[in-house]
Amino acid sequence: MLVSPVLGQTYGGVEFPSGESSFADEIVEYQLKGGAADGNISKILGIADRKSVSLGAYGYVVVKFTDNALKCSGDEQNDLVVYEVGNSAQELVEIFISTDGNEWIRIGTGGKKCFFDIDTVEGVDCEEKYSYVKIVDYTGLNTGSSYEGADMDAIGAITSTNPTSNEEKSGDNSRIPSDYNEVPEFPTIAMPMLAIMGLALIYGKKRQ
Ligand SMILES: [Ca+2]
Ligand SMILES: [Ca+2]
Ligand SMILES: [Ca+2]
Repeated sequence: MLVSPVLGQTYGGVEFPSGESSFADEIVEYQLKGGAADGNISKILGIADRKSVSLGAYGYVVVKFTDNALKCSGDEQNDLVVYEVGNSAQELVEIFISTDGNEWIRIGTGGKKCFFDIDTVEGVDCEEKYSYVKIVDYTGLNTGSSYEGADMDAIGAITSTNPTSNEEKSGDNSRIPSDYNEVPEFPTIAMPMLAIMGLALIYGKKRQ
C-alpha cells in the first residue's frame, strides 16, 4: 500500500505526510546518566507531546521505527526531525541513523527542534530504509539535576515509508523465504526481486 497523503498531520508545528506512524516506536537500548538516571525513557516514543526524558551528560538512546521507516526524500526537503524541549540552547544532541542498528551514519548535531535532510549526508544510501536512530547527549553538561542533559520529546521521520520487509542482518540475501508474500511497493524493490526470482527459476530448471 502506498502512503496516502490524506493521513498527513501536523505535530509540534511540523507536517508529517504519513501521520502518527512517522514517529519512533520502540526503545532498543539506552543509558540515562547522572541526575537523569531515573527518567522514563518511553517519553521519547510516539508523537511530539512536550513530555520529555532527559538523557543526562553523555546519556544516549537507540530507538526503532517498526510500523514505518526513514528514507531519503530524493530532494532537499527535511527527512527527520528530533524534538528536544529543554530550556537551555546549549544542550545539543548528536544524531546517527542505521539500517540494522549496528552500523551507524552520523547525520549531525542539533538542539531544540532540529531538522535533517539525509539525502546529502555522506554514507547515506538512498536505496535503503533506515529503521534505527541513535541520539547521544553531545554537550555533556553535568548538573546533577533530574533535567540533566538534553531533554528528548520525540523523533519523527518526515519522509516515512513502509517498514523494511526483510530483517536480514548478515547479508544472506541469496534465498527468498518460502513465506514471502508481500507485494513490493516500489520499482526499486520490485526490480531486484524480479531479478532474483528469475535467477531462482533458471537455477531451478537447470537442476531438473
Ligand atoms: Ca512509527
Ligand atoms: Ca531530503
Ligand atoms: Ca514525548
